[in-house]
Amino acid sequence: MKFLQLTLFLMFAQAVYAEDGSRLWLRYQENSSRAEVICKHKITPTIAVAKQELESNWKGRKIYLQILSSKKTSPHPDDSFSIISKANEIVISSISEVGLLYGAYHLLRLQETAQLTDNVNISETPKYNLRILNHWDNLDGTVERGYAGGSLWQWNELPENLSPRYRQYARANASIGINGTVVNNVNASPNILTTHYLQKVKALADVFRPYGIKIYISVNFSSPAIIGGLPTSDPLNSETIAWWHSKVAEIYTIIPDFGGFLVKANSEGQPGPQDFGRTHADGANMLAAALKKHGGIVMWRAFVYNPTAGDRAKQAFDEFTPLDGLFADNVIVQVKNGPIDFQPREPFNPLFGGLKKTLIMPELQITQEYLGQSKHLVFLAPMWQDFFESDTYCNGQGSLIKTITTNQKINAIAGVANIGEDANWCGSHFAQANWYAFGRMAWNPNLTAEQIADEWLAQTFIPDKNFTSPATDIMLQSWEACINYMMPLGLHHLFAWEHHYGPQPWCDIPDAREDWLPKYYHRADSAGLGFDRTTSGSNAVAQYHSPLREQFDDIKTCPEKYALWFHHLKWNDTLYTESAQKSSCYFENGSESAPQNFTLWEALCYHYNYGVAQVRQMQKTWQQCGQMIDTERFVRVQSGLKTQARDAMWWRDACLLYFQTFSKQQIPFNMEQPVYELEDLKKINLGNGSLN
Ligand code: GCW
Repeated sequence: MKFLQLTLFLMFAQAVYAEDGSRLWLRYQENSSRAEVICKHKITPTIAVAKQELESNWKGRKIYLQILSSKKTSPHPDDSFSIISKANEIVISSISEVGLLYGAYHLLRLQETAQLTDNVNISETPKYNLRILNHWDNLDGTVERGYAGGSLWQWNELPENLSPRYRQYARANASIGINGTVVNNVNASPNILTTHYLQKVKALADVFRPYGIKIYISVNFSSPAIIGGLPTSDPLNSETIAWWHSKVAEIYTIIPDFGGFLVKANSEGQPGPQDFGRTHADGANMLAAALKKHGGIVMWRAFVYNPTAGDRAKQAFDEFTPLDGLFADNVIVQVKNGPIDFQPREPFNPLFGGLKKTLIMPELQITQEYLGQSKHLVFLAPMWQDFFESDTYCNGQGSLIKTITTNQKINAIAGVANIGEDANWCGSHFAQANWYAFGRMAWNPNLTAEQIADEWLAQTFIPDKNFTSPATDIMLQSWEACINYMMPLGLHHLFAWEHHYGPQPWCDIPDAREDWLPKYYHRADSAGLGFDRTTSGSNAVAQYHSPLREQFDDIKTCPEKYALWFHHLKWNDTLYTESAQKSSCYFENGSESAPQNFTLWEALCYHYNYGVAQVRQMQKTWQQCGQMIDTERFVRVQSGLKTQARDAMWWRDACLLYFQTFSKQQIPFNMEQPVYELEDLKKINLGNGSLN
C-alpha cells in the first residue's frame, strides 16, 4: 500500500513538475494566500493582469498600483514606470496601464533574482519604443528557419478556438517588455490580407491586447493583383493605391489598434516596386500613406541583393543610400545587424550610420539559423551587445548603433522569433535565453550580456551563485566558441546548401546562384583565403565612415576577427593580433612551444581547435554546476552539449581538411589532429540535420 502511495505521489509530482521548459523564466512559486495589491483606478484588462500577477506571486509588502496623469512630453512615453518603496508599502506608478504591468514584472524579476533591497527606487524607460518579434510562420503551419516544431498559431482552428498558449506567449513577452509581434513570415502569403485570415489575426490581437502587445502583419507587395484581382500592383497606379487604402481601412475596422506592415520586397524572389520600375521609397510610401491616418507604420526591410556579379555585402547600402530622405515619416527601414545575413559574426551593416535622414531599425535574429539552430548552446546577447556598441562614426566618435537608433522620432527594433509549438517553446532550454535577451536588450541595450545571462539563469533555474556563475561562464563564451569552430577570422557562409546547419565549404550546385555558394564567400585558392573587400578589391570598406574604412582596409589595423571578411590573405601571411595573445590558452604542449605570431594557416588551425576545446570546457562546467538543478533539464542540456562537441569536431575537420587542399600545409603537430576523413564528411546528407 505504502509503495503504491509513493508511486502515485511520484507520478503526480512528475506530472505537475515536468521540467520540459514550458514555464520559461516565469517559475514563480505561487502564494498560498494572495498578496495585498491595491488599485484605485478602474480595473481594465491590463491592470487586471498586473494585479493578478502580483497577488499570486509577490511575497512582500502591500503594493499600490497608481496611474499618473500624462504630461505628454514625448510621443511614446507610455511604457515607463517607477517603483518606490515606502515604510509599509511599494508604489508602482506609470502614466499607462501597460507601464504598471511592466513595473509588476520588473518587481517580480527582482524578487526572483534575489536582487530586492529594502529601499527600492527605480525608474525605467525603454530605449526602443517598439520592441517587436518577427515570426517567420507560414499559413500552412510551418516555420521558415524554425527549430522548435511547427507554428504556434493554429490557423485552422482560429478564430473560434484559442490555444491557451497564445495567452502564455503574450505573458512571456510582456514580462520582458516586448510590445509587438508580426505574426506571419516576411515571405508573405497574400492570403493573410483576406477577410478570412484577418478575422483569425483579430482573434490573436484580442488575446494579446491586455498584455500590451500590438499585432503587425507581413504583406506581399503583389497582393492587389493576386487577391484583389487588379491588373497591376504598381505602387503609383491609382487602382493599386485605392486597393491598399480600402484594405487598410478594413483592417482597422477589424483590429482598431493594428500596428502596421512589415515588407520584404524585391528580395529573394519576393515581388516589389522595382518590378514596375519604381523604387523602395515609392513602394513603402504608398503603403505608409494608407496606414498614416490610422496611426500605422511600415517596416520596410533592407535585406536585398541581386543575383548579379558584385559584392553582396555592398548591395543593400548601394540600393538604399540614394533613397535617404525620401521615405515617409511612418516608414522605418529595417536593417539586419550585418551586411550579409545573420552569420555567426559580421561587422555591422554600414546602413547604420549610412542612412542619416531615414528612420532605421535593427533586425536581429533570435532563431539560430546560422548558429547551430536549436541544437547548439549559443547565447546571442554577447553578439548583440557587440553590435549595439559598435561605433559607426557617422557623427564623429561615439556614434554607437545603440545611440543612433534610439534617438529618432520612432525607435524600433525587431527580433526574428525562435518560438514554435514545442513544449519548451524554443527547441532547447538555453535557446529560451535568446528570446529573453532580445526582450531585455530591446528595453535597454545598455544591459550587458553577463547581467542578462545571470538574471535569466536565476529565474529559469535557481538563484544560487554556485550555479549561476559557472553557467554564466558557459553562456558568455558560447558565441565565441561557435565562431571558432564554425568560421573564425571573418570567414562566413561556409554552410551546407539551404540547410544552414553543417559545414559544406566545398558545396557546388550546378546552376545555383553564385552568392548562395560558400566558395563565393571564402574564395580559397592556392594563394590564400578570404574575400577582398579592400580598396583594391570590392571596396566595401568605403561604405564605412572614417576611421573605420581605413582601419578595415589595412590588414595591420583590421581587427583579426574581420581579417578574412575584408581581406584575401596568403596562407603564410602573419597575423599579428589576437591569435598570438591567445596562443597560450590552448596547445597540447603548453604555451612554451607556441609561436609568437601565427601564419594565416596556423591561426586557422588554432581557432578551429580552440572552438572545439571551448565546447569541451562548456561540457565540463555544465557537469560541475548543472547537477545542482533538476535531472530532467540537466540531462537534456548535457546531451545537447555532446551533440555540440561532436558537431564542433565535424566543423573543424570539414573546414580544415578542405582548406588544406589549397594551403597544402600540415596541421601543426602541437594541435589536435582531425578525426574524420574529408571524403567521408563530403558524403554526409544534411537532410537529417547533423552527424548523429
Ligand atoms: O537568412 C535568410 C534566410 C531566409 C529568410 C531571409 C530573409 C525569410 O535563409 O530563409 O527568409 O534570410 O531574411 O528574408
